[in-house]
Amino acid sequence: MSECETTCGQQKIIIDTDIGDDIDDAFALSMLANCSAHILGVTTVYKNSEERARIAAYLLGKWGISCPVAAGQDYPISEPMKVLDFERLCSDGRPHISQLLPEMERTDYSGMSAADLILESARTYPGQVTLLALGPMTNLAQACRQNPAVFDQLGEIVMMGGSVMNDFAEWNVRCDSEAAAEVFASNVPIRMVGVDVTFGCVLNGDNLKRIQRSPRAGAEVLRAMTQRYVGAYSGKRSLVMHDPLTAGVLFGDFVKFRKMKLRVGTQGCERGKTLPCETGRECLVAEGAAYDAFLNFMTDAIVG
Ligand SMILES: [Ca+2]
Repeated sequence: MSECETTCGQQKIIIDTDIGDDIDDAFALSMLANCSAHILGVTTVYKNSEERARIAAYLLGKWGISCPVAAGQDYPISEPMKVLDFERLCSDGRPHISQLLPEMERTDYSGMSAADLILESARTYPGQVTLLALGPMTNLAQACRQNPAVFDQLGEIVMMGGSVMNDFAEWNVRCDSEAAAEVFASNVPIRMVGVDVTFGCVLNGDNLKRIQRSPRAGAEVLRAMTQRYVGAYSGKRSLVMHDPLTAGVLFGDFVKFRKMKLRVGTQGCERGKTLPCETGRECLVAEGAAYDAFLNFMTDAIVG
């Protein structure tokens, strides 16, 4: 069967991810690899996008998915990279990515730039591409700067990030507030799944056991990455599925949205916050989620 015959009618998506720190990006990719979606490409972002691209390409390969994986921007648009105390540094000063397992180190990825991959997809399928933004939005802003008219041909941005129910600067927006502000200034419709909603989506119990017992090759990699993540935090961090829940909105009514006008704060104590504002841009903002139904869906997809 040709690629078109197998993918026509499926949602066309690009996944922009900071896979390799928190574990939820790896769960999102694993779920998406097993959903009815045409993955046009994966772009990686933040700190060491090459190592993240190797992780993504390796994991997708184990799930039997072949698509371009492009390394994108390492540095935020205007603020310095935040290097954390425990991070090991490369000779060029960028951190290594903690979930790069030895077997992933030589995995190839596309030589294309992340911005070009995003723009080429928007140009090829105008109005039809969903960009799933699962990390800081630097690659999106780069693509928007490179060609705003083509960027606006994206069908939708579904982003994990922001927060509206409390006064909090969520990580993805905080790490590159200028980039988020530029994306909010584009004309692409945005659905925002904020941390105030995703924080309640915790993988545990029977669903976690089912994934841990799965003999599938992709599940085995996911397990090894999860072990490293849990070990790095001495087992003190829950497996919060921020990114999978965000990706899940493409496959069911797991998340309830309402219209809101928002702006992204870039100055002083507003920096990194998504702030309700009458003159802001209209978004659909998550206000609640059916966590159990979603976690069952995700587990079924991964376990197969
Ligand atoms: Ca992420």
